[in-house]
Amino acid sequence: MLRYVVALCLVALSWAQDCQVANIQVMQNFDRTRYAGTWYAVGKKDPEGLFLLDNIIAQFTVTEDGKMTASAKGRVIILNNWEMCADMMATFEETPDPAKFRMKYWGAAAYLQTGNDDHWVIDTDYDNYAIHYSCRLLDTDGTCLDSYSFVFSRHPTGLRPEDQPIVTQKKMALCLLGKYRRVTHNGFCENAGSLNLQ
Ligand code: DAO
Repeated sequence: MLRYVVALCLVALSWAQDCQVANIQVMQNFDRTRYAGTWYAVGKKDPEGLFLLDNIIAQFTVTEDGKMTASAKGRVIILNNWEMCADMMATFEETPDPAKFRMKYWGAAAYLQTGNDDHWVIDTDYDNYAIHYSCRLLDTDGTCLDSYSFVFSRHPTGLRPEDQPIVTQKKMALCLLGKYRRVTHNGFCENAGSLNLQ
């Protein structure tokens, strides 16, 4: 009986939930200087045709002119079966909301993915965790048809237990609870350099 009540509550909650991309709350007073530095992706909700698999480490920088840039590495499989460490670069175009950027990204090698995506910082405490979100394709009803999201940690070992409830609550607010996978770190990109031909 309890199982049915819980299931019913979850269904009711999902009906009541606002999954409109336009209504997603992002980080208030986002401070890119405090955000700079190394972030380890520890969770990821993949988009259609996923690219970065695991060992994803991003390094955000604020340049002298105040602009945010990033470099990132991660294990990818390209050309059907070629496993390598992708070396990626990104620049961020500002929007009126300081936590919402347009991210232009490209690879160090021409055969890596290039793109231009939204890059929204949903929440961060700057020192431990951050939640990113990008909607690539909006549905006609205003919800997202193709999104991806990273859960970042300053610690390669993962999130601190005290940060987990906050992150879970944000995943729910993004209507993505249950859609994330764990991103492992086994040193693939650190040990092998950027052209890992295994
Ligand atoms: O992995 O499936 C995917 C999509 C992610 C593509 C974005 C790669 C850009 C790398 C720079 C990121 C800084 C967070």
